[in-house]
Amino acid sequence: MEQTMELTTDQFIRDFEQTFNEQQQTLLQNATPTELFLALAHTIRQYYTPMWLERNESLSARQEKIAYYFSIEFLPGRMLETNLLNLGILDTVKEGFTQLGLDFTAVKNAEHDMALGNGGLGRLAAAFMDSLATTGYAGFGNGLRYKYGLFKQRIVDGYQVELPDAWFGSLGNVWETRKDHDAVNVRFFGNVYMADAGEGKLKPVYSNAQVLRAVPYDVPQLGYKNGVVNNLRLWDVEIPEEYELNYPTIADRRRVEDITAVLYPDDSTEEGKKLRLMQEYFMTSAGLQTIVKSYLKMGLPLEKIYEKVSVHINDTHPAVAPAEFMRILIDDYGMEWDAAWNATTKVMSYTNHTILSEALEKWSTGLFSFVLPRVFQIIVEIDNRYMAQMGAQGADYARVENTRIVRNGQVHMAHLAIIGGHSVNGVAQIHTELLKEDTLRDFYALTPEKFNNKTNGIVQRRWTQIAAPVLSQTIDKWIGFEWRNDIHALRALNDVVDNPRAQNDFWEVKQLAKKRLADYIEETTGVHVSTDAIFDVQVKRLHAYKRQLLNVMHIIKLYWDIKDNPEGDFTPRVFIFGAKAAPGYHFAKSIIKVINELANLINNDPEIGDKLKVVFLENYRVSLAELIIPAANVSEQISLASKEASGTSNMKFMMTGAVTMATLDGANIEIRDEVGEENIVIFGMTKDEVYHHYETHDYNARYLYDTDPVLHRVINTFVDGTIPRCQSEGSEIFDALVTYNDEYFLLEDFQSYVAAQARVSALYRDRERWMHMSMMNIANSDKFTSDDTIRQYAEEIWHLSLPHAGRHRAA
Ligand code: T68
Repeated sequence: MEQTMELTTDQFIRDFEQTFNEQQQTLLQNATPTELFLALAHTIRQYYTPMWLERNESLSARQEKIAYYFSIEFLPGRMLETNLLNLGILDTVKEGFTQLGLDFTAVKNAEHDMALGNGGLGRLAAAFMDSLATTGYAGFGNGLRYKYGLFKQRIVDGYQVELPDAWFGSLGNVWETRKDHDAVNVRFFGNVYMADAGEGKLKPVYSNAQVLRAVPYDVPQLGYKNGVVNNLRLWDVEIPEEYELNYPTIADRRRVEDITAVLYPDDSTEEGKKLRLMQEYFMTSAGLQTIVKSYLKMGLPLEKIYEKVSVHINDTHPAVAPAEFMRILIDDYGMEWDAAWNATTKVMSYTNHTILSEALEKWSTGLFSFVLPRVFQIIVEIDNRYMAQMGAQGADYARVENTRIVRNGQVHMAHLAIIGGHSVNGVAQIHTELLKEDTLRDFYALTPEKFNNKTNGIVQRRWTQIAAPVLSQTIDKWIGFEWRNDIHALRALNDVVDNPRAQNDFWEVKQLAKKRLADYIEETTGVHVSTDAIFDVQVKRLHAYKRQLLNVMHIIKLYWDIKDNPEGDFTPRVFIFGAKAAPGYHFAKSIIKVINELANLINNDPEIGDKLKVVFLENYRVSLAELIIPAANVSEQISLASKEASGTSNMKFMMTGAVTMATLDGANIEIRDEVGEENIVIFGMTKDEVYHHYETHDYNARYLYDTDPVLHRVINTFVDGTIPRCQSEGSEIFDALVTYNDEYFLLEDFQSYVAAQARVSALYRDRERWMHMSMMNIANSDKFTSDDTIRQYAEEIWHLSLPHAGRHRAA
């Protein structure tokens, strides 16, 4: 049921002016965008605060089951517009600003992205928060309040330079509320031994443990026009007053503050690894402790906690959860092992986000038992009982051995998450299949009932109504407003994909978005790009498996085509990149350097002119994605088949009318199924072909390099001086592709990619055909709403019921 705030423009203006006057002793007209932003955010807080209180009261009064989404990353980006949209007052506020003579866009741009995440995984967690509130489910987030989010990327001389992202700076995070009364203590290090607790029971006694205080900051999550406010709880670390004497110097305090200082500490050193493990345990322990406390307030028996609580483990980072939950139930509340284990496995569930087994976290038993001695004891016990139980069931010994938690001196976190829970899911169909048949095959053989798929989704509201307002109005014009509340109504667009007037409208919408991006490109890079060209975009983290380099190789091929035949008929293209490389990922950084130098070469060659441009936009982040994605004609989703678990930007591009250039990987496959073979451009090996190479070891990159003259020339371009100022990076790339046999099979996919790109050029020239494709993508993108994804999690994994979504206010 739709429920929006009732707010007239006049009322808003009065509220806003009052808040502004209380906060800033100046005239509205003299205020900076930041001052206006702060006043506006505080006005909005006043609007949602009563809803938030009411939501909490009604959830506890009704004793609703709550799911807690534990994630070491949340990447919401900016919150202002989403909050306004979800309250149903975005237009009212914009109108109010116009009447006040203020620039709304400048104010919205004054908000710093909340970037407590690296990429897809963190963004998905944030999307789920929005969708939980929007669908009305009681689903709360649990994470860390990092002082520094993902680094700010600057490009200097073509190189990536990382700067700290002090995102809440001196202004604080306007959306959060500190909840001192929910603070808890978390223990690290020291020695633990078991002492007699009477009645034949043992209790752990700690000596020399470090006790830290976890203080929660709550960030409200507003549902779309339904009056629901859920909670994202982010933990910060403090030194408990009674232990202050233990930290006499500033350096001592710093080491503690480090726990919530940065999103992803450098974990190439032992110190870094220790810090990362401490982060993971800190948020997990603090979250679980408060969950148990608030459950017990209902006066229900602890053994039945699974009836009211679900805990979701987002990737392995919070995977210590089952062991920590056991510790709390047994040590803190005196529960027996079997009852505690029964409750734990019913409470816990886990999502895997990658098949790369090197990315599944493992800790050395030495480090783990040093940092978390008591939890380690519990893990060993879980592991022993698992072995005994599987043995008793007559399970295959090799399988059990492969799946145990403590093995070869390492603690396998994914194994703990799987054994300690009742559900394991992948994030797209192909990914879940790969987990079953490869990465986690022994678990699948032992407990197939735990496995299920939940294809990722996106918050359609952010990518249409907020990022693409003109597109949204054009959709309204052709099919009415219903799609804004029910994305499945978007399918009505299927009826107009061949209507010439509709095609024309959607063409103009894209041109406007391209113009907006072209202006930004000119402003930030000085490069002029023509909106007549195809805007071909690859934006995502820089990683070898995502194959930005394949895109680069195609660009080099086009460069030589034009140089060889300057008068030739050529469909102009602008290639746009955005990508951050992990600070310690040398090869990825070399690719960034080469892209930038190639861009310099091409963009300054008068013979090339507008036929070809290459742009690298620095500091790719959610707010920049909102500018870039709606302006794309072509969406590059070219990972090696089997490697990209799902991808989510692919869905955003689709929904805003880009045509996908795709390998059969991740959710690309499901996009093809929705849009139809003719409306997507597929190329490259299938996952089975890739696996065939792995099995037969028959891949020979040098042979391809030696025998294919086009490839030969393209690859030589990295090392023959054509691209200036990147000799060492160029030879690094050459070696990866030829000397070290091309781990991600770029050479094998090259010809098929080039052919597919030629197809795109031809299709784009046929505007009717192109607009049919583009509109088919928008019209059939509804499957990828995270609202539906979260409904599946809620029903199939967490077993939540819908607490009268949105109606509790009226009740
Ligand atoms: C991504 N994973 C997947 N990981 O790569 C992507 N990893 O295919 C998928 O769509 C997305 O998850 C959502 O399911 C990541 O983003 C990380 O960011 C990450 C962070 C820390 C450690 C390991």
